[in-house]
This record gives sequence, C-alpha cells and structure tokens, in this order.
Amino acid sequence: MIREILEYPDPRLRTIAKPVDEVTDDIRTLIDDMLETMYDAQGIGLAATQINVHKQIIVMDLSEDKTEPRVFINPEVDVLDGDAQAMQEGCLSVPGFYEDVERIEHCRIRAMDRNGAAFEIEARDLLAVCIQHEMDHLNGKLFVDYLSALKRNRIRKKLEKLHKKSA
Ligand code: QAP
Ligand code: CO
Repeated sequence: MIREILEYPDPRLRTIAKPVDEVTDDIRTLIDDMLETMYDAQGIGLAATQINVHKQIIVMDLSEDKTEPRVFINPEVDVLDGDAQAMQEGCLSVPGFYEDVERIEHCRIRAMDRNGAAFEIEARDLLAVCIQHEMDHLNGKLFVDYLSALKRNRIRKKLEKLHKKSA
C-alpha cells in the first residue's frame, strides 16, 4: 500500500523514532509499504518517519534498475573516517529542492534486516550519505537544517505556498 509522505515543514517530521523490539509480520508489511511508497515517488531512500510511523526503520535502493531493496532496522553508525564529503541531497519530504550537505565520508552501519537478523556493512559515497540522511529523519532532523536560515526559510515558504494551493 502506498502511504502519504509528510512534507516539510510538517511538525510530525520532528518526531523521534523508537527502536523496533521485534521484527513481526506487521513490521514486514510496513517495510513493504515503505518500499512501494519510495519506488512510487522515485526515491532512493525513505525513513518510516516520513510516512508518520515513528519506528527506527529505513528502506533504500541505490541500484540503477531498482532491483536492490535494502532495509535497516534500528540502525547504528560508527564513524570510520570523519572527513567530510559534500554531496547534493534531495528528500521526498522536501520535493523539488536540492542542496549540498557535508557528511562523514566512511562509516560502518549496524542494523537488523527484515528477518530480524543483525548485519554490519561498511559504507562510503552515496550509501554513506544516504544512511546518514535517513538516520537524521529518525531523529527528527532534515537536510534543510544544515542550510543557512535564509535558504531554509525560502524553501519553507515555497512549500507552504504549494501546500495551501493543493489544500
Ligand atoms: C535521500 O532522497 C538522499 O525533490 C533520499 O522531486 C538524496 O530519495 C540522500 C526525490 C540524495 C543522498 C542524496 C526528491 C524525488 C527523492 C525530489 C530521495 C523529488 C522527487 C529524494
Ligand atoms: Co529525506
């Protein structure tokens, strides 16, 4: 089922997500909904927060042909190389806006998969950037928070105007 994606500046995007204690069939259904919603919106990553579910779950697919869904439940990141890389980021919750953000270059991600099995991977480049972006969502944070107040307010006003029109 495709779910509605919350858009900035919706205050529900500021909610802190809670850890998942057990990966049940309901959680797997939620993950399937998240993947369906992400693919439908042509995204590469989505956090549960963005569909107003405040659990620590992230889905992602960085493959060219959209055949490599990834799931991260209760993710944790260890910094392996704190050097910063700047990359242009977008967000399904901030549609139409893209800006450079600096992120840690190399990290290790520890999480559970859709069967509740623990795994660990090392991440660089887009995967490292994307996991940091999505983990920010679980902590109520958005990429626009890293921009100047001027840029952020411009984006907020434009989106508020669009939301008023479609309401
Ligand atoms: C996060 O973002 C990300 O504005 C995932 O009109 C993005 O999937 C991490 C999207 C870039 C690292 C680099 C955005 C789709 C998708 C839009 C997304 C839009 C349609 C964003
Ligand atoms: Co996002």
